[in-house]
Amino acid sequence: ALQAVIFDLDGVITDTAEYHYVAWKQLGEELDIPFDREFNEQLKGISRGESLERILHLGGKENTYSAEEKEEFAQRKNEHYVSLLDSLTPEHTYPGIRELLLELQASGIPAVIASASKNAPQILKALELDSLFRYVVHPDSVPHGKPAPDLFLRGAEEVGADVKACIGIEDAQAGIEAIKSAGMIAVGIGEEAVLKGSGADVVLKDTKQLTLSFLERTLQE
Ligand code: B16
Ligand code: MG
Repeated sequence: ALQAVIFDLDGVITDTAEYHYVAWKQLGEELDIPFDREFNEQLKGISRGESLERILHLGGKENTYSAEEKEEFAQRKNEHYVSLLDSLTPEHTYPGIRELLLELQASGIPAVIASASKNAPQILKALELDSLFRYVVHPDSVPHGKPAPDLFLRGAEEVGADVKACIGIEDAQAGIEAIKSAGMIAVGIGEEAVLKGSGADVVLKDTKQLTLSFLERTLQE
């Protein structure tokens, strides 16, 4: 039986993935490194620092700036991102998510957040979902970010769940890889072609069909 559901946050619970894109894109333009949505796929699920490195690499500028300058760039992006979060309300929760969390709570199955974002607690609060999660893994509490399995393994461990009885839900390629290397079933949210390529067991176009019975069936197959 299903022992825990481990959720990514940005792009699964709410559309903050779009805010990340907007904020990075602006920084990219300021640094004269334009990029599109296709490149942005590579930034999803990746930490703030690593995302900046990938953007600088894209522009051939990985050796142009000092550590202090990079720190300032990451901070500038985060300030822009956090200002976009101000408009976040419970209505911004993706369809079906609150209902699924209530179903899980009623069944005593823990819901866990395994997000690469340091802003996760603030986002959950703004969505008024914080009380529905048993545990939120802090990204700095594990040695490796996604695609390493650490965040998902820590999530399962914290609620005493066997990885084989856990389902991870992700919108990012790096996140699907992380779930699979943790030994869990991976449900992808987004484009089938993109996420199946990373090893997703099943892909849904959006969160509407995410119900407890769907997850239980997926685990059994
Ligand atoms: P922050 P997730 C990830 O969250 C985002 O997908 C990624 O784009 C972002 O860079 C990362 O969090 C770090 O976020 O700058 O807020 O610490 O998808 O793992 O929930
Ligand atoms: Mg995500």
